[in-house]
Amino acid sequence: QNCILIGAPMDCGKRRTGCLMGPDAYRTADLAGALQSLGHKVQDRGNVTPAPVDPIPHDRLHKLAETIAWTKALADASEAALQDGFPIFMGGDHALALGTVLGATRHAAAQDKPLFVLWLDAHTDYHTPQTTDSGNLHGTPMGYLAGREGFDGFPAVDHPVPHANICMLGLRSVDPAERAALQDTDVTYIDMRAIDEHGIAGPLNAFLDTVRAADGMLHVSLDVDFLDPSVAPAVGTTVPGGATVREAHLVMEMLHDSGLMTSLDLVELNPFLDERGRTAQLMVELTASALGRRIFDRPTRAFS
Ligand code: DIR
Ligand code: MN
Ligand code: MN
Ligand code: MN
Repeated sequence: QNCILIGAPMDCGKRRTGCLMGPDAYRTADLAGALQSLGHKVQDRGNVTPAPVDPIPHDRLHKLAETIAWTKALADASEAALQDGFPIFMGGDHALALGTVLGATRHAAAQDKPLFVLWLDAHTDYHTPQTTDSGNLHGTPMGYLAGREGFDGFPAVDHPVPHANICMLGLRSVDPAERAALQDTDVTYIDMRAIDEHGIAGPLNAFLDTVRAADGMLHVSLDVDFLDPSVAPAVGTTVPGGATVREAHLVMEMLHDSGLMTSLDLVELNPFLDERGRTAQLMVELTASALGRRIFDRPTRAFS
C-alpha cells in the first residue's frame, strides 16, 4: 500500500487539551517504521494547518470557528490524499472526523462508490450542535456525516453517509439524546454487551460483508477510548469496560484481511496523560495489524 500519514493536531473539539501532541507521539512511536517493515511505502505529509479564524463567541459550543476551519482544511487534505493512496490521519481529537470523513464522502461520490464508516469508540458521537450537553464538538461528527440538521457554518454535507452504511462498535457511553435519535435509524450499533454475548468477529464480519457486497469504500475511525482504559490510559474521556488488546487487534486483523478499508483515523490520543508512551505504542501496533502484521498467516489449520 501507499500509506500517507497526515498529522491533524486538532485540539478544539473538547475542553481538555493535549491531543495536539498526538501526531508527534505517533511519529516518536515510529508509526512510519512499523508500516515500512510490513512492506508498505510511507509518506508523511506533515501536519494540516487550518486557516486562521476570528473566534465566534457562543454560549454553549466550544471553539466553533476553529472547528469549522479544521473541518474545511481536513476535508481538502483527505479528499486529496485518497486520490494518492491510503491516508492515515494522526489525531488530534475526534472532531477531526468532521473533516476527514467529509473528504471521504466527496472522494467516494466522485468514484461513484458508496462510503461506509466503522466507528470504533465508547461513544456514538451522534450529537448535533443543538443536542450536545457538553458543547464539545468531538461528540458530533457522526451526526454531521449522517446528514443531521443544525451544523450552521460548517461545509454542507452533499453526500451524507446513509445510516445503513454506519457501524458503531465498542459503545458504552451514549447520551440520552443520541440514544433516542439513533434508535430510530438503521445504524448498526454493537455495544459492549453485544461483544460480551457474541464476540466481535461475527457482528463485524456481517458488516464487512455488506461493504463488500456493495463494492463500497470503508473509512475506519479509531478512538483511543474504544480500548479499555487499563491498557490505553492516554485519553480524556476514559470509560471502563472497553475492548481488550486482543479484541482490538482482532478488529484490525479482520479489517486487513477484508481488503476493504480505504482510510483510517487515529483519534483522541492525549500524550500528556500517558505512561511512557504506552498508549501511542499500542495504537501503532494496532495500526500495524490493520496493515497486515500477523502472528502467523491464516488459516494455520482447522480447529474443529
Ligand atoms: C460526549 C462525547 N458524548 C459529548 N464524548 C466523546 O461530549 O457529547 N466521544 N469523548 O468520543
Ligand atoms: Mn469519539
Ligand atoms: Mn470516545
Ligand atoms: Mn454529551
